[in-house]
Amino acid sequence: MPSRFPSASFRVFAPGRVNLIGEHIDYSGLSVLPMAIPRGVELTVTVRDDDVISLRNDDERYSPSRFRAAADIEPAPAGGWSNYVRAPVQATVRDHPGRAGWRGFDATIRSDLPAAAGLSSSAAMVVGSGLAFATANELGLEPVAFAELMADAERYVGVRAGGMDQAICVGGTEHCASRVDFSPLRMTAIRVPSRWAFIVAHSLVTAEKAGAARAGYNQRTTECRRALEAIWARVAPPGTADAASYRELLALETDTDALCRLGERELDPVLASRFVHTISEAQRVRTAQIALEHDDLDSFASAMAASHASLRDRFGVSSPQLDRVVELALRSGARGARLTGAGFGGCAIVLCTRDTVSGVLDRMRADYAPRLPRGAQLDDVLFAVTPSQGARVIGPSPA
Ligand code: NG1
Repeated sequence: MPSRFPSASFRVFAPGRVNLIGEHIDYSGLSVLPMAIPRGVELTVTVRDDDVISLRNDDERYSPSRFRAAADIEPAPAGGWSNYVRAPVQATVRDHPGRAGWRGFDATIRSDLPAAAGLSSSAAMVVGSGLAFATANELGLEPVAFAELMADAERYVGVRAGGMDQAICVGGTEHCASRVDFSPLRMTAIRVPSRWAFIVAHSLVTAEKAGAARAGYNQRTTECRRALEAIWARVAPPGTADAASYRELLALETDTDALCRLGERELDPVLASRFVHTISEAQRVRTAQIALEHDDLDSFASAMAASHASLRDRFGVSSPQLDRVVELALRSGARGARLTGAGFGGCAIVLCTRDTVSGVLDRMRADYAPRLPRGAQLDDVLFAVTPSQGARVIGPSPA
């Protein structure tokens, strides 16, 4: 990722993403299957001679913000949008100890991603700003290291997230989904068959990860960890270290049904549900990847259905509105549908064939139109997406 356009002005685009399958397992170190989408965050940047970052958001609800590039940047009050810019700048400065003379920038930021919708607008903001700062300072970027740095950076806003979003935002490939593996981070592009088509459908309920959904999310990361520790203690050979990972557990006990039964027997009901979701979702990612590689739309759709049911029943992150969107999509002729991202509201991803997608969209639009909140546009809550390229410097600013 060369930082091109080190000149005075340039633009950066960072995409949102949908996760096709592998939900709430990235923070357990298990592989996931997202794709970048054409919508995202765009920054129009003018490099400065000093180290000040001055931000303006096109959306008037977000007030301007200004800070200096440093290793310790005072956060804006919790929930402040500029934290998603402060975070990557601070992480980048810390990653280059001893370097002085940082150059800041003036940036105008605009986004066509619905916020708090499970489409990773936060990672798009973090990665886009991180790329802008790196470009302004002519830093060479290696994609995997950059994605890892941006994932660490986003933890500055207080969510113990897994790293999927930053990885796909940096490493997305046009026409492809990516299998993302962790520790070490790796991305493998898998071509999406040209007859497959996708729709994003918003539940019309937001899930503020800087707000209420954060506690629910962080609680699940802790529960998954506790479940792992309890099961590891039962299956690991005597004398093995405690610090196990789900990957090590799955390597030790390859019979996933047996593992799920053990979890149900040994753990309290909440931890058992989280555990069985995690183990079974990891298995579904494997099945779905094979289905994608073999253009087997039916198997992929079945995996999506099972994933949604597990997130609803075992993981408790769906909502009546999300369940309704999934049912509406299937009733409208889609082949598969499931919630995407963290849940607690937000969006569903809908799988169709290319020749039926416009009919499905029309039928879903007819259902949405009378329920649309005041001021909302139908195209912002219901739209087709294609697998797209990751973050990039797209050129000098228009004059
Ligand atoms: P979203 O939907 O963007 O809040 C979150 C996490 C991911 C992953 C998913 C659930 C962040 C930035 N991202 O995504 O890492 O854990 O939930 O699969 O918190």
